[in-house]
Amino acid sequence: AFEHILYSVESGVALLSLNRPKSLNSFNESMHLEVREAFKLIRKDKQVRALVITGEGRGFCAGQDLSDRNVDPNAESPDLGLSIERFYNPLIKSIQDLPMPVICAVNGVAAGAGANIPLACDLILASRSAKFIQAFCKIGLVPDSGGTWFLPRLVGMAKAKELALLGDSVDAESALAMGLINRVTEDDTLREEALTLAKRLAAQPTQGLAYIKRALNQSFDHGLHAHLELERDLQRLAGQTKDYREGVAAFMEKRSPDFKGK
Ligand code: T3D
Repeated sequence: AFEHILYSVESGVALLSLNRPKSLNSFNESMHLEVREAFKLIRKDKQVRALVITGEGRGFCAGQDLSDRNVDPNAESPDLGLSIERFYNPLIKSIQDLPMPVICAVNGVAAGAGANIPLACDLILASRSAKFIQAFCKIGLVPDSGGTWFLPRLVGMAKAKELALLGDSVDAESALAMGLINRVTEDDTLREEALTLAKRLAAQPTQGLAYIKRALNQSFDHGLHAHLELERDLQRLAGQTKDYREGVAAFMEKRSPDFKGK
């Protein structure tokens, strides 16, 4: 059983909820390790075809637990690079590399790494009262967890610089308007809407969706020619799935498809 997260699976959807509400679900090492453990379960469990990440309490995640950092002037500087290498970078890679859709349901304030973890997910829903804060600049740090990579791609360089250099709070409606997130929901329906969307995705051709995710995630790293080759390779693989056959057969027979995710 987990202490710092909640984890459950229902109707093909895994729900991972950060559960340190007293410190707005900020990350300590134990929570990182539990999240890592949950990702292992997700990858092993053949039932799971979509993931929802959210948080307990009034916040989504306030980034690193700052009470774990000794900033006494006489103490040696902590090696934050090590923390990024051991914990935050692997988490971002796990989300991006998970071969199924990941929905982030941002249920309240999302600050520091907590504002960037959602950006690594495939779809972002936020409750009306959610806020996104690139809090790093306020304590002399650099946006991590992919923030300086995702932000310019999502909102353009001008906005990215404004968000990262000023660290102002962005409300959910503004985040939607600038293309940072996908949808805004009422506070009390966020989780339900995220789970409904995840169940819909979990009933789709999961392997096909994994290839779509891979193609889009790699698109910024390639020129057009290289990317056309990747699309060719992925289409070759997609054409070998059972769900592709089922999709075409169902279309021709004018019935609903029954996808197995393989
Ligand atoms: O160190 C490394 O490994 C490097 C990696 C860094 C990654 C990062 O994420 S760095 C950025 C760290 N995060 C922040 O700088 C955000 C700090 N938090 C805030 O600015 C504010 O708490 C919020 C804007 C997120 C929310 O403000 P508000 O007014 O709604 O709530 P609050 O009263 O500030 O917080 C509520 C409680 O949560 C409070 O505790 P208390 O007084 O009730 O006992 C507060 O101390 C605690 N809390 C909030 N954020 C953190 C935290 N405790 C520890 N670490 C936090 N990050």
